[in-house]
Amino acid sequence: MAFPKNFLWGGATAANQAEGAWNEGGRGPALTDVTTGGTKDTPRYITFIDKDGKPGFKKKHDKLPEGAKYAVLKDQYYPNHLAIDQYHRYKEDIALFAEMGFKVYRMSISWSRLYPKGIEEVPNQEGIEHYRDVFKELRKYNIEPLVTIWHFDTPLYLEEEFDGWNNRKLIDLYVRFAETCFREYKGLVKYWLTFNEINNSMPQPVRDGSTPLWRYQEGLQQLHYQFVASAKAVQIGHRIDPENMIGCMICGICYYPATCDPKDILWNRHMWEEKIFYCSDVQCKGSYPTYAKRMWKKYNVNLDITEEDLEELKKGTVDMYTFSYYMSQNVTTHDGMEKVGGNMSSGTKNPYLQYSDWGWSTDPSGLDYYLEMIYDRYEKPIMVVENGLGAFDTLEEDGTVHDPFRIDYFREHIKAMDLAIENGVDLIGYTTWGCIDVVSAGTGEIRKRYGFIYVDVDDLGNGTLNRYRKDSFYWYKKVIENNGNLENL
Ligand code: BGP
Repeated sequence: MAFPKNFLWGGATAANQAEGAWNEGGRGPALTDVTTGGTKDTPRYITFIDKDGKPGFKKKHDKLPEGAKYAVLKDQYYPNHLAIDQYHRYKEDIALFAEMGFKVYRMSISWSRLYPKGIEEVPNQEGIEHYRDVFKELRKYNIEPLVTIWHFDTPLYLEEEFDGWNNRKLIDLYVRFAETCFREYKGLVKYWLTFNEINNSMPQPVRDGSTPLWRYQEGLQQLHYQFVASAKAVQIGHRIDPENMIGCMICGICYYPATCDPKDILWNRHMWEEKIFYCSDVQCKGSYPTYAKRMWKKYNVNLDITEEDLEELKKGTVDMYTFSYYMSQNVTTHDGMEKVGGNMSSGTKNPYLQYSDWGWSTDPSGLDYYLEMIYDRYEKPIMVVENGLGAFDTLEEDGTVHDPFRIDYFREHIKAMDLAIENGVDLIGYTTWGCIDVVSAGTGEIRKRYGFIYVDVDDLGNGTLNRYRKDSFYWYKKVIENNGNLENL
């Protein structure tokens, strides 16, 4: 058993998926608050009122029509408004995390709770105090907070009036928000992540031209502004408290070539470069990699990058690499293979793997592969900050929830981490995703459950919101007690 003595075991959530209280405590709306629920097969829609006052729906990547304003429509349900109401129930949730023996809890700060529109000079004091209380509560149980500064929730005002991250001005607005976090929570928080799954802004590379080129132009430009914002935040974070450990956060997919056709091998390498390494090479090494030029040419992009930006990138490299890991994906240049979806990604079906009810593959070996590959590239401490199985759960009449499939999933992934550590990877922590059930980011469902803790609420917000311990709760408690030794577990 290779886990170091001070290994950070815990779980993860995000503000917009857990807190609820979307219009309380002085909070302003975020894009997630005008996003409806969907399912595996139906998308979530973003709602608006068009210039003639008619309600409208758009998909995530569609443009907001000219003259339209984002709006909450009366006859629609918005799952993030209530989520699991953690804003009011955080003490109960933290007590349950403590009961499992958590050493760390990953959560995010809602930008619009601190800066309701994103443009204010002075933050909303009620928001500041809320998170201070949460961090103090965690500290009471010796749980280390791990804080994501941006987790998919740019204030809606900035989306509407500034066109979100397409606008360079977002850099300074984000930096102000990040600086407030570092200053206010100095001494309470040491571990920070600047942007959740930053690489999701990079559209999936396709061979058939089905993704319009403007999306690469926008995606890569947004990424550049986020890299600069992250680099500036890292420098400020270090200045405010040299103890701060600040990380990047990558949506980690382990890509495999579907065949041994050399074209597939090369396509697979490009997939790693474009989807996985592009962001972390900049954030860990401080400059754009060689293959960036190939990508910019291929996608015909013309980026606003200044000399000062490049200086900032150099000075603001991160202290650690963190990532989410759910699955691997097969990629190919061949047509006709069965297609599959996944966490912000797609590929072809891998006959050697099992797939979840939402069509995500389960591949623990891919986690070891990924960890060893990444450590070798950056040689920085690593944390797996999301991992888990989204599945249906049944609350029994006696308040129990039997989820052996989830335990099996975690057991195999913990074994993979054990192996990676044994092989030399400096893995310092593990926070499972949705340690308490939360609203799914992809589908907006709550029935896609990841938690050790069941929350009694359905996709339309019906339920008591009471919390129940699943079988996996007791199992993970033992894993932490044994520091990852899985003998007899
Ligand atoms: C990641 C996000 C999380 C989370 C998770 C599971 O992409 O960082 O916010 O939700 O994936 O995805 P989903 O909720 O779509 O099942």
